[in-house]
This record gives sequence, structure tokens and C-alpha cells, in this order.
Amino acid sequence: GHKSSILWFTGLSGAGKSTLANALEYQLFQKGLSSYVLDGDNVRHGLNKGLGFSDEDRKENIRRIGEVSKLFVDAGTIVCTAFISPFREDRDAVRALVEKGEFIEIYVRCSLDACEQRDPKGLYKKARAGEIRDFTGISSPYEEPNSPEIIIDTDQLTIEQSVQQILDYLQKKEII
Ligand code: GGZ
Repeated sequence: GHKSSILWFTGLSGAGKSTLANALEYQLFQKGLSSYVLDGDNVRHGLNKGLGFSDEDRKENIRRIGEVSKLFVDAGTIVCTAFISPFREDRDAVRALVEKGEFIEIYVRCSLDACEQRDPKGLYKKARAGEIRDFTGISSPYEEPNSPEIIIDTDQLTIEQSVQQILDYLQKKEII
């Protein structure tokens, strides 16, 4: 068995949130656990279509994702969410929606320099050129977590090592 919970990945664009959330979800699936990934691909194009990247829209984006995540927890699923979620207050509001211990904040930590070097979609380049406004890390803030349950340094670890670090935590806390 397992405890349903929210594994909340937060960090800069390009830090590796979606990659890790999906790699972790695959491992949970292999163990026969009920799990699901929410990320930009399945949320910003559907439920949150119409929301942009102003502070207010990001806040609403995270609020809705938090409420949906709570429903997944009610349904008995481990939900992995992969959103920048730049504001501490908004992350804390999601934490407050569920029972203590059910919200696990995972700071996917990577320097802005490294994210900008990776720039898989060329977005940092466009942001530097002024072609994208309000870009996190460039022209919009990112508030680091003060006391995340887990910190993953993706500029130092492989995907496998990162996933293992999270699995170890989940086992230690008897979530899986
Ligand atoms: C940040 C942006 C922006 C701006 C488009 N700022 O690397 P990606 O492409 O695939 O992930 C980023 C994604 C961020 O959406 P989130 O829903 O995670 O953001 S938040 O939690 O702040 O609401 C990036 C792309 O969308 N993108 N414009 N201006 N990222």
C-alpha cells in the first residue's frame, strides 16, 4: 500500500521538474502504485488555457493545480506536479489544503546560469532579447523554498540519482 500525497516539484524553467516528475512517476507505476503527473502539457493547455504569466495568472494557475491535486489525494493517488510555482505564498496555500505530511515540496535546484545554458526551448534567449515578457529568473521573480522536504541539485546529479533520492525519502517516511 501507499499513502496518497502531493509531490510538489518547484524550480526554474529548465531545472528538470517535468523530467524528474515523469521519471519518478514511472518508478512508482513499476511498483504498482497509483500515481499521476500534472504539468504544463496537460494543465496549461486544458484546464488553465487562457492563463498567462502575470503574477496574478501564475497565482490562479497554482491555486487551481492545488485544488486538482487535492482531489487526486482524495482519490488515493500520488500526484506529482511540475510547475515553476515561483511564489512561496502560493505553494504554502497548497500545502495548507491537505493533511500534514501529505504535501512534499521538492526544490529542483539549478543555477540560473545552468538553466540558461541548457535552454532546451530557446526561451531564455527570447526572454533576454525581450521577446518574452515576465520570464522567471530574467524579468519575473523566483522565490526559493525556505524549508522544502527535499532539495535536488540537478546540475550535480543524474536523473537516476535524483529519482533515487526522492524514492529514499518516500520510503523513509513510509509513503511508499
Ligand atoms: C516562465 C514560461 C513563460 C514565462 C512560457 N515565464 O520550460 P518550460 O517553458 O517548458 O516551462 C515553462 C512553463 C512555465 O509554466 P508554469 O505553469 O510552470 O509556470 S508558473 O508555475 O509560474 O505558473 C516555460 C513556459 O511555461 N513559459 N512563458 N514568461 N515560463
